[in-house]
Amino acid sequence: MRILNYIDGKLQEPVNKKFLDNYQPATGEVYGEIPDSRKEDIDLAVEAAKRAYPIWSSMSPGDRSKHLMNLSHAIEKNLEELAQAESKDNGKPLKLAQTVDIPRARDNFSFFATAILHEENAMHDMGKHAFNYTLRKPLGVVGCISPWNLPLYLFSWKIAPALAAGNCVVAKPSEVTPATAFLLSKLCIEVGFPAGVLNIVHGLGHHAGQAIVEHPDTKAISFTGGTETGKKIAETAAGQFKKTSLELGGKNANIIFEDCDFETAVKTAVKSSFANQGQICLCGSRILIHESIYEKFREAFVEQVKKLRVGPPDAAETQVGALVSLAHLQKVQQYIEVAKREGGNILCGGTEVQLNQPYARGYYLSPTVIDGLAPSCATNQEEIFGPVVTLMPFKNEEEALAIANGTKYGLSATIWTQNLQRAHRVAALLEVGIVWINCWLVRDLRTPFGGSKASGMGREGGRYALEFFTEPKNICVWLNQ
Ligand code: TXE
Repeated sequence: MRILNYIDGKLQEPVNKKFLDNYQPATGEVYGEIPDSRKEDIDLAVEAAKRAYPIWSSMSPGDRSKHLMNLSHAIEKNLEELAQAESKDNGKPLKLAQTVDIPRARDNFSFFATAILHEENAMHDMGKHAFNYTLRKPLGVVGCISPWNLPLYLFSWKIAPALAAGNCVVAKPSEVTPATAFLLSKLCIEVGFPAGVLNIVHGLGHHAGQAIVEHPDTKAISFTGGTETGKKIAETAAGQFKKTSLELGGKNANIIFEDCDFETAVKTAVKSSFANQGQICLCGSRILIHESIYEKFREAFVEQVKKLRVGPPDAAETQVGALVSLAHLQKVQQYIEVAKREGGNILCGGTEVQLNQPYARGYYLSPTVIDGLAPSCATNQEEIFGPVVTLMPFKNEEEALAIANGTKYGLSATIWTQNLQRAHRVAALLEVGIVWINCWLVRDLRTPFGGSKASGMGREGGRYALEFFTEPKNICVWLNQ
C-alpha cells in the first residue's frame, strides 16, 4: 500500500518524494510506504485550508451536515475494507476493528453532523436598555494530531467536530498507523467532499506534526498521544497563544470493593486490562482490591487471563492480537523487567508469544499480571500502555483513594461496589476526568471526555468539542435613546 497525502482535494506525494516503511505488526514485515512529509507539505495543506475556509465556514449548518453525513455513510459502506486495513496496520483483532473502531468512526461523523443542527446560542437580556447575543465563530484552520492505538476512531473524533464547527483542518494520523486515514481521504474524493476543507498529511511527529503546531496560521491544536509529546506541543502552542486540547496518558485505577458483583467485576477487569492489547488510554492498568477478597479475586482473575487467546489479528478466535510496533513491544518488555527488578511477582504472562509462519516475526506478548509491588514503584506509576496489569490490596476506602490518586495521571477510574453512597462518595473524590461505576468504557458521545493532571487539558465530546473548535463573540445592542 503506497500512501499519499491528501491536500486540496488531491492525493499527492510529499514535496521531497521521500517515503517511510510501514510495518504490519502481525508479521513484522514491511507492507507499504508512507510519505515522510515536512514543513513544505504542511505549508501547502494550510494554504489549501485557508482558501477553502471562507466558503466552508459560511455554509449553513444543514449543508455542512450533509457533507459530513456523506462521509459517515461512506464509512458504513466500506466498513469491512476499513476494518481489514485497521487490523492489518495496527495488529488489533479484526473483530475489534469491525465492531468498535470503524463503527465508532462512522458514528463520530454522524454525531457531530447532526449535533450542529440542534445548536442554540446564548442571549443575555438587560431589560429595556440593551441585550446581548453571543455568536460562536469557527477558529479558521486547525490542526488535529492523533495516535496509533485507535487510529480512525480517534482521528475522526477530532476532525468531525472541527469540521462540523466550520473550521478547515490539517490533520496528521500517527505514522505508525496511517492506512485508514488514507482510505478516508479516498472516500472524501469519492463522495465529493469539498477540496481543501480537510487535508491529511502523513509523516513523523517531529517533522510533519511539529510543523502543524508551529505554523502561525493553525489556530488550535487537538492532540491525543503521549504525555511528553503533549507537553512539547503545549509549550510550542503557548508561545503563539494557540488553543490546545490535549488528551494524554493514564494510569487508571480499577477499584474493587468487597461488596462488588464479583463475577462481573472479574470479567470486566479482564477486558479493561487487555482490550486492544492494553493499548487504550482508558485501560484500568492498576487493579486495587479490598484485602478481604484479594486472594479470591487474584485467583479468579489470573485464571481468566490465562485463557485469553493470543493470536493472529484476523483469526476469529483471537482475543489479544499483536502490539503495534517492535519499538513498543520492546518498551513494554522493558517495563516487565523493571517490575521484576522491583520485586514484583509475575503471576502469568510476561513473555513473547511465538506464533507459526507467517506470524513468527510478529509482536505478540502474553497478557501479564503482576502483584507484590508498592503503589509508589515505577511499575505502578508510569504508563506502560500494553498488556500488563498490576494488582494491589487496600485496607479501606481512604487507602484506596490515596493509591488511586497517587500518580501524576488523572484520566479515568472504575469503581466496583453495590454500596450506592460509597460509589458516589469515592467517585467525587477521585482526581480524574472520567469515572465508571460497575462498568467500563460505556460511552455516550455527549459527555465530557478527557483527563486532569498529566493526563491532559480540555475536554472532547459533544458540546465540549464544539466549544473548543469555536470562539464566542458577544454582541451588545443598546436599545434606549
Ligand atoms: O506517541 P506520540 P507514541 C502514550 C503511550 C505510548 C507513549 C508514546 O504511553 O507508549 O504515549 O507513544 C505525533 N509535534 N500514548 O510515541 O509520539 C505523532 O506523530 C507534533 C497514549 O507513539 O505522542 C503521532 O501522530 N506531533 C495515547 C501523535 O503525535 C507530534 C495514545 C502521537 O504520538 C510530535 C498513544 C511533535 N513534536 C500513545 N511528536 C493516548 N492518550 O491514548 C509526535 N507527534
